[in-house]
Amino acid sequence: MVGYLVTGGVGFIGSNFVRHVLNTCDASVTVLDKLTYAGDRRTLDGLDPGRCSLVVGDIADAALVDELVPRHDVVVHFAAESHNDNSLREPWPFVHTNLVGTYTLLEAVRRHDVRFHHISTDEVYGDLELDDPGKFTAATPYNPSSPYSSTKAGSDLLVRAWVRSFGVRATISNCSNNYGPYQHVEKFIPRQITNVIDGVRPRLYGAGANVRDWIHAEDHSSAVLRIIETGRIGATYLIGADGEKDNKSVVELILTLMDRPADAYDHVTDRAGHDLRYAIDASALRDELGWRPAHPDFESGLADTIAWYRDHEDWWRPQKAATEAKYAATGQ
Ligand code: NAD
Ligand code: TDX
Repeated sequence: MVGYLVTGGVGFIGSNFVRHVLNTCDASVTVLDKLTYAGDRRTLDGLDPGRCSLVVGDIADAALVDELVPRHDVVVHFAAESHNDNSLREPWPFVHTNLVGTYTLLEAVRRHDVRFHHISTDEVYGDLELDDPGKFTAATPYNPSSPYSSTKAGSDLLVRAWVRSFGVRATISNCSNNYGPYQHVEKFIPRQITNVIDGVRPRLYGAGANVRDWIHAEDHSSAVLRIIETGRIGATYLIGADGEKDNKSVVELILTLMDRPADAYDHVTDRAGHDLRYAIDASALRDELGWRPAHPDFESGLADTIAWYRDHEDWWRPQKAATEAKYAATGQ
């Protein structure tokens, strides 16, 4: 049985990965999570307590991390401050968790020689022009735009340095925008779905021409597991499912799927430094590791996600008012 330590395993993608590993592998999982505003322990409800346990703590707590790491075979590092808009309001927690936290984990896996997988984002590459035929590859130069993406870029570079200088056994993955159940209502898709449920018009930043490359969180999880099991040590893999959509089309699709007029949304103040377009070339992952997404149809994945938010109001409702109050302060 493989023992996983999953940081941020109570958050949106981390909890999806925990369920995926427990459903598909002979494995046990310890989740290390600080339970910030973005972490809700109910996300792990229903999992076998004999195979999954939660330690509440900070990844930057060196003593705690040093005690936990040697008791596991693999560390999978999802924990992060993850929201661009928050990073524009208050950058410090991003430096603490994404940089100091990742450093703390790297020192522990170095000391105890434990396999490490680092979860990162396509945002480290900056953005592409809307009409650029190219996509991000592992050779694209780093050019992050926001406090969030710059701290993620820095964390990737720390991992690479610890691989090269200290022989840490690590891999990195940079994934595009995820959607699916358990995503916090601060993020674009759940914010608009829950606004529509509340009878509030969706909010599109600027003209809504910005493009994101959407992937279902379950496909992110299966790709990460494939990389952990068969990826080359020291390699970086880009994860994506050819899901490019502009934000305006996504809002219109949400409204249509929820039986509202497709134009029943408002344009609001644009995000500062708003990246124009992300697009992932995942051919290395497909060709080298044989990975394929199981949810390539965005419209049906979005319909399922809308149904999940309709059925799980008890999960998201407690976060909704405070999240909207933060947006109201910036006119968004
Ligand atoms: P999330 O905000 O939903 O969850 C983050 C989790 O980390 C929360 O449970 C939180 O409590 C925990 N956490 C935060 N600071 C911590 C600390 N100091 N110590 C321990 N736990 C802490 O984030 P998410 O959307 O699930 O993203 C997970 C990872 O995936 C992040 O590394 C993010 O950069 C990356 N990623 C996200 C996307 C996306 O579309 N959401 C895309 C690509 C990569
Ligand atoms: O109300 C909104 N209106 C709007 O137009 C919100 C919240 C967002 N947007 C736009 C901004 C982006 O162009 O929608 C797009 C998606 O926004 P987010 O959900 O905030 O995601 P993004 O900034 O693209 O970053 C996400 O993908 C990469 C995750 O939050 C990151 O953690 C991940 O690294």
